[in-house]
Amino acid sequence: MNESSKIWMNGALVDWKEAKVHVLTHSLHYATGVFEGIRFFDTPKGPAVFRLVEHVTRLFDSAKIYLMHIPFTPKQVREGVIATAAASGLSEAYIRPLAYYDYGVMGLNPLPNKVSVAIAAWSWPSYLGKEAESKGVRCLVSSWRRIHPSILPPQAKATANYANSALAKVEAIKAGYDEAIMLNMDGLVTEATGENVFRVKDGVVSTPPASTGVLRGITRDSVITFVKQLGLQFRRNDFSREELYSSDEVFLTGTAAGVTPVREIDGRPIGNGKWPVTAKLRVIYGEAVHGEKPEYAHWLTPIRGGRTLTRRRA
Ligand code: PPE
Repeated sequence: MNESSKIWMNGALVDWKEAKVHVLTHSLHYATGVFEGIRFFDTPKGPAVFRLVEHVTRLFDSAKIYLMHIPFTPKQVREGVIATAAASGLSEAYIRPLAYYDYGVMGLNPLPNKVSVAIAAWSWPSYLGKEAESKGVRCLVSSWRRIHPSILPPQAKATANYANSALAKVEAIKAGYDEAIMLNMDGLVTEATGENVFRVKDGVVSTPPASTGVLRGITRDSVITFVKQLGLQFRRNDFSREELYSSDEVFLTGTAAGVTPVREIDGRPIGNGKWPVTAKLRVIYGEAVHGEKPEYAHWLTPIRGGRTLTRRRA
């Protein structure tokens, strides 16, 4: 990975190499952590974090679902994100806040343990491979079903969900694909291992509703806004595997992946290889995150003037 210089741990910036946990850290054993993926981008006014408030709100919502008490306020975490971004010295990077049950008491009940928060920032320009953005990715429909909300809540961005994602991802990679798309227990399309899924058919853009068991992606929300701005028809509706195959366009959205076209699913080429709607949405997304769209300026938080909490590391 592309190391940067500092990591925010419980209120203080520590050296990257010093940001360590004990091997008996509770969340390492039982996947009881919640996290976020955020990006900051270069803009004409300097580096700025995209949709910071929404990401930090989702982190606290994820924690609430798990009855996890984060010992910082959302404002402190937002300031931590800004301080970490500023300390990285980078103009664009990925930011990973993580709240986890720390070292203390083993066993299935996480609650006796202290909750720690870490925030790291590093350069992560090509999440799905260097050619993904221009050429599109090849996806496999996974034999692993997406976690059902009665098993693990997909709305919580919890580390546990990613065991399911990792199984599907490894299956896809071993089969020679770039990414996996998962169905739910009813056979409906849900999401990819770390991205939401959209399809375009006969000019209508659609994405599965949250009720299918998908994470309510913040990039998904941004893209829905762009679709409406373009005057395109949009529906939040269920679709099946075969409808995915017969789409004119399919694309993935996520903080790490951005807006990435899908060129093939299970050996079937998607559309005619042109994907004009995806291309337009990619342009608008690129402009919005880079501060080139005044109507979306409120989604950007400048990182200049980032300050660290005065609290000492616990
Ligand atoms: N679904 C899943 C399962 C998911 O993990 C993500 C983000 C999304 C949808 C899109 O959400 P949003 O980023 O708010 O648009 N995946 C994060 C983790 C990636 C990773 O490999 O780690 C991300 O993109 O940051």
